[in-house]
Amino acid sequence: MPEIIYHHYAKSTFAQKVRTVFGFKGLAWRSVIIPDRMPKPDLMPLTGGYRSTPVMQIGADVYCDTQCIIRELERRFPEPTLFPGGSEGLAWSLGFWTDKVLYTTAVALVFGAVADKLDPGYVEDRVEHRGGALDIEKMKAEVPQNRGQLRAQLGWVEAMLADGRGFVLGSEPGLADVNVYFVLWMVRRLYPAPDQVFGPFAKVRAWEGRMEALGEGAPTDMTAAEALEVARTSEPEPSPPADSDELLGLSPGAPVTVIPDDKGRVPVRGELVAAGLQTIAIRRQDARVGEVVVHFPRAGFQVFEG
Ligand SMILES: N[C@@H](CCC(=O)N[C@@H](CS)C(=O)NCC(=O)O)C(=O)O
Repeated sequence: MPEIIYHHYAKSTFAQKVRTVFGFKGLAWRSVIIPDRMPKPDLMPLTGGYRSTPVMQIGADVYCDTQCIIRELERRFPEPTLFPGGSEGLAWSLGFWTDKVLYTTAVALVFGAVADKLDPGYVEDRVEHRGGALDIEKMKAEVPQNRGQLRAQLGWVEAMLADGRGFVLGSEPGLADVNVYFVLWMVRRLYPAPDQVFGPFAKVRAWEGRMEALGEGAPTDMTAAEALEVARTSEPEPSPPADSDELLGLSPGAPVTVIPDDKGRVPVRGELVAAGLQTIAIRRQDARVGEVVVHFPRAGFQVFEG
């Protein structure tokens, strides 16, 4: 199988989610460091406009969004499973709390606390990424409020671990743990007084250590130019059979546009390859990489004909 090529940067919180999955599954991967803000001229030929971090590439297949990336990793590398005890539905749905509410609360707290040290160019990019919905002055004023909000949610995590279990769903780690962990990883590293947040939660603190011990797998560096060359010289893989899709009523080959429904709302256009309950794949041509197939999740992404 072609190598896993991971486009990310060290400080990206969402990128850490997948790095922890690499560790959990003991995977080797190639690390391509991308800019932490626009422009990303060596990523756009692969994604067709999708700008968020991270992105995974395998040959000429490109996977956008951590939900889609992790689903593909579980499909290709089913052991050890991210879903011990049949926890798949619970883990994905927990991810909508952690990716949206928990993450947004954590970013508001951290950005508010370090507001005076943030690079204005970075803030400007993040305002654009959120479609204007990011107000640093408000975050600065609301640090105590957001600390309370975050601690209330950490209280739920402490309760998940209250009976002495090692991980969120029992004795085995899984995606449910990873979904919570990556957000706390960011708070732990960037919030200037982590004890104010983690202090009351002894079980969460011990669990953080167990999660960190999963590691990040075995990365080796790759340049962006090498990654583009891999895409150019590879063929997209045949897509797995699509689930039923009575909602779109589109046939393979139809022109479609896919766009995230929250952040980084850049439309990506292509030809429909396969649309299922949980993922959609579209084919695109690009002058630098030729034909690629770009994969997105369905949950959290809008799909339009045309
Ligand atoms: N739903 C996306 C969210 C990704 C996301 O918001 N990533 C942040 C970095 S942690 C981002 O893209 N920031 C803007 C950038 O890197 O250009 C996912 O799960 O991958």
